[in-house]
Amino acid sequence: MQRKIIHCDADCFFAAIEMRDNIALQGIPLAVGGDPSRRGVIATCNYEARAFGVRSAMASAYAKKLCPQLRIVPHSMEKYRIAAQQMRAIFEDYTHLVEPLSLDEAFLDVSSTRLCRGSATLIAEEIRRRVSAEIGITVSIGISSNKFLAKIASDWKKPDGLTVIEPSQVSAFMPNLPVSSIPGVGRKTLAKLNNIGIHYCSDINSNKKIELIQRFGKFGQRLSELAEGRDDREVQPHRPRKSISVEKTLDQDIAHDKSEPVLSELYLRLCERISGLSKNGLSFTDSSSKETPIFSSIFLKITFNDFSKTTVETSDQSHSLSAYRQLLDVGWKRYQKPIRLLGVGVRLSEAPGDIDIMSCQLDFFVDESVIGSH
Ligand code: TTP
Ligand code: MG
Repeated sequence: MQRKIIHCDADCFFAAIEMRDNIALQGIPLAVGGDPSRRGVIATCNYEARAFGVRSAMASAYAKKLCPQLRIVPHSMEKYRIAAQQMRAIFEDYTHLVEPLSLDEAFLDVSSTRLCRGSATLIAEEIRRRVSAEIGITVSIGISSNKFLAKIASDWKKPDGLTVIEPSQVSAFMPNLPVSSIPGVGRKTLAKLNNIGIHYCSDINSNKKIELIQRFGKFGQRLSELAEGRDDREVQPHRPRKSISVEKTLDQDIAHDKSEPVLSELYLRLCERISGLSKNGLSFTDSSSKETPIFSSIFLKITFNDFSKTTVETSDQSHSLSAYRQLLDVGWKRYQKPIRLLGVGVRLSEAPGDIDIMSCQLDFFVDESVIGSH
């Protein structure tokens, strides 16, 4: 049976909420983010600001250089959370197969929905009208026969767009798509693909498929499938959380031997987040030992003063401050420069309780994984 998958993504979500609530912020370049003088970072910006080249995750000070009249406001997370819940409630009116990807993004499988005469396009139009009327922001929607194509489609006419990719259009549409549009292809993977002559999906011919599988294994196989628009993944209503992490951009770059207080602070914040989430019903403990959290690994990331980044991960699950300290030493040795940002986190095992803690040994990864999910 042909599936009907919708991908819904709010337009400049945090900024849209701020504009909704303050008319003075409408029609001017606006960003939500941290203070430029305190080395803040842009979380997102409206489309007026994007015209100047301002982007998410950019240093606020740099964003101000690109667009001196940029207005930067602090985030109000509680409001975003409420809007995200309202959007979720609207989606649930059409199907229970809703898979949230982030606060403002979700997949819906409406294959079996009878509402709106079973038309995914009518459902999408209704969702767009309701989000605008009930929440006061716009969303862009993509519709297709699988998750990958639906997500590509939602990006097509952003902001405030609706795009359908029909099965009959896929073979004409996919070849011209740059491989950088494929989820999981980040900067490093893209460089590797470009190196072997792959820029567009059409470059992945049968010879290249073999090369991809040899070089990237399972991920290479998956890339070949996605490049042809094939994706069998189901919409999963309860997507398991993969990791919990906290990070901090420091007010000033610090030397490695001055990093202990920051590391301790981050470690405490991480412990608080884990215990906060477990109070909300997430279980992190092994059934045989109520005290032992079940993490598949712990990791630490560093951004250095020249913006080079590294992540160190170990399958040792002791999740102690000293374990993070060891990771920090390993990561720092790779570049040996002053530190700009530090982050610590745990990855959750897929099936809590299944892992054999005793058999896990210390296992440092070489560098930031190109295809790992963060
Ligand atoms: P996105 O959906 O990636 O971005 P967006 O909704 O702001 O813009 P678009 O119109 O392109 O969809 O992320 C949703 C929210 O998540 C965004 O409003 C702010 C937050 N966010 C960050 O805090 N940091 C980031 O680096 C990114 C990408 C998003
Ligand atoms: Mg969005």
